[in-house]
Amino acid sequence: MMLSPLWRLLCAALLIVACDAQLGMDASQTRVIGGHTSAAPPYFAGLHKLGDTSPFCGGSLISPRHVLTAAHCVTRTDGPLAIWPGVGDLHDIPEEIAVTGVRVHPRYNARAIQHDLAVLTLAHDVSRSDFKPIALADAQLTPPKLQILGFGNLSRDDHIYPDTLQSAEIALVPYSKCQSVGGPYSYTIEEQICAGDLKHGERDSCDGDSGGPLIRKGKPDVLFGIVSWGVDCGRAGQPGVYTRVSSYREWIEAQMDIWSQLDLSEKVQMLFYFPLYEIQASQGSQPIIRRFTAAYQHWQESPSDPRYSTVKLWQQSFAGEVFTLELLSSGAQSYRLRLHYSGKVYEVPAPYTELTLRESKDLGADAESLFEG
Ligand code: 4AZ
Repeated sequence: MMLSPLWRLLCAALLIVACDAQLGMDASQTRVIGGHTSAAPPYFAGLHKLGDTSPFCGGSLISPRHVLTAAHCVTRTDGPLAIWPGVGDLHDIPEEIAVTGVRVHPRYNARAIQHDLAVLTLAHDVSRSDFKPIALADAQLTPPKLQILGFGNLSRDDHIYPDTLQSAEIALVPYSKCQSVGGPYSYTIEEQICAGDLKHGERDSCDGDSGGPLIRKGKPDVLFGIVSWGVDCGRAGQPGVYTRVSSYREWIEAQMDIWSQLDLSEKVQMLFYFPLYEIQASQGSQPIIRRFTAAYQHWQESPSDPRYSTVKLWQQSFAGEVFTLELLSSGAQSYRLRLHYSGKVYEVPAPYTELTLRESKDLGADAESLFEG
């Protein structure tokens, strides 16, 4: 809530408590950054070091298994990480979930603080019954009114951290205006969003809020940004800078793909002797599989999907989980691999397959010897 000019004058002479009362807030809950205690949405994640009792960054659950946060939150911290899904009160923290995978955006620039985002994979799905991940904004268009959420510093001059999740409404600062602030702001790029209270600096994100969500409140809430940086906190003329989520949708979604979860693809590699390359085929117009790397002996014939003829089917179990790999043919020289795992079917994309079919004459003597046996 914005203070009127009259209230700003009065506040200079009155006790801060009275000003807080005008803002409808309790003095113990608010400071100059201007937030207020907020019910924690189920997608809010507190990022902390495994076993710690307070978060050092925020994040957003974008699937039951993935958290979107800032790259600088995970590149400057060592030791195992964990999240608290839907945490709103540090006296009543939910069960932590360990982070098992960290994917930092390949263009993350730590000096200019650009492309400041990372996708974290969790050890297991968030199982809360009311859990709903937040939707990623898909348009460049940013609404004028946004909201931030976090357990970050409440004070612009001190280090005061809340026990309850804070939220504040902030305004979009147009890109050109943000660049014209000068200093480091001249380096802001279109993949960033500037937001805050340019005139008065009354509401802003601060240290500890990094990685957390910048949202449009609604039904449902939509994730527009990730808290990234700013010059100080809560100062007039110095907005906060956020990573623009819509600019990275494709990359973010690719990180949630099962094949980019290293632990699984490693497991599959082990089971199926990946890389599965160099399939030798052809007999007239009828392609046939003659050799399939080291796994050749284990293939079985088994037709299934009507759109394809299943050329081969191979099943393995590992640590109680059953993996079934299918090699499908949809016509001459056209093959694809699918993995059946945990009740779901996944298309196996390149580069995990490296599946190439070759005429036998294309294979040199060296390659031939590779596939003997
Ligand atoms: C920080 O240090 C930080 N006022 C985050 C946001 C802002 C400033 C600093 C924006 O993590």
